[in-house]
Amino acid sequence: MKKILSLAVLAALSTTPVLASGKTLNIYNWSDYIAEDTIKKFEEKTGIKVTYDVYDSNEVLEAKMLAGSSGYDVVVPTADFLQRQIAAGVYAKLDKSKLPNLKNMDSGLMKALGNFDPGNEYAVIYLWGTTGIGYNTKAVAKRLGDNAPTDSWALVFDPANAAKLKDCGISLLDAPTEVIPAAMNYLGLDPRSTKKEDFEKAAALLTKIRPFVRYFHSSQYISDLANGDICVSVGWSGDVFQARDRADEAKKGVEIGYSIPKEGALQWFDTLAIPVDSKHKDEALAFINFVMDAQITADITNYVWYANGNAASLPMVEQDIKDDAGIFPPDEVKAKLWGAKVYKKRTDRVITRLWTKVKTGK
Ligand code: N2P
Repeated sequence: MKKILSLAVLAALSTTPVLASGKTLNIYNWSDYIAEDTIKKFEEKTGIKVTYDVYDSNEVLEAKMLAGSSGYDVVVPTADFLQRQIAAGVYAKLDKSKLPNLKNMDSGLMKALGNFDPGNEYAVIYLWGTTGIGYNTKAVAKRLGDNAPTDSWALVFDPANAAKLKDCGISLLDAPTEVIPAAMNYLGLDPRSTKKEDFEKAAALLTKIRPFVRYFHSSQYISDLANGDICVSVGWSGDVFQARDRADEAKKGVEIGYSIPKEGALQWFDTLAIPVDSKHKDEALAFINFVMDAQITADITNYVWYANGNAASLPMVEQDIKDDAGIFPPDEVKAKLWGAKVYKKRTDRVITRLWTKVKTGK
């Protein structure tokens, strides 16, 4: 009896709240893509115990969703992947009566998401950003001079520049449907083209710079940029800003910049969706509604440096983030952004085959 009592006392004193509801929720999100206290706040508010796993690739998420029985209740597909996955029947329709915070969402952005999910039946916007270039200002200037073309894809895609940056380290996202179209854009081709020849031209260019690329990876570059272990990354906006932030805090003289190349860049939207075979749909809806709270979303944007789809959160988003043209691009920059093309299976196979060739350098 004594032992039982003391355990109860311990539990009461423990800093982790006792989650009395017995309810659970399994979340699968991108790495470095939530505020440090979001999950804790959700658990405290609802009594739902969260298991939280991360990934850094739409292809990885897609494979899990198509295989089914992932065990996840909330996942975060990018809009173009979402569309294909909706068509494959892997998501549940959202019960909007359980999402009162939908009123906080930016109607223009939700309408844009409607191009991928007509009527916004299956998903809400989480965060959005661009795929551009993160770079170490001093390391790049040292190798390419003060007029280094940091405002252009030429910084990485021109083999002469890439060769000079080889020693300080170039990384590319392991995201074929983002990097190949960026190379097409640099070559003056339509980045949304689905012509096989256009993909082949981009792959040929990427194969030329392949000897100068240290690695293909979609999350490692944050700490490597911050520590000065690599100097140029084709990467995601907020991730590069997180690297900049870490570098500033480390005070070792590493300075990181992010550029949306003047030729243009991909603008993507990531969404919250519920797998059709989720066993905790009510908990999943509770989480999605919780995230759509204006303050919770503002906290996330303030922590991960990604723009969001929540209009009501903007007054609570820090001013320097709202003023950052790399996060909330001004209209003249926005005009050069393109939206993702939803690829058919056949096109996808072409891309995957070329990407394998590029990565292995053949
Ligand atoms: C966060 C990854 C951003 C999501 N680490 C890219 N769609």
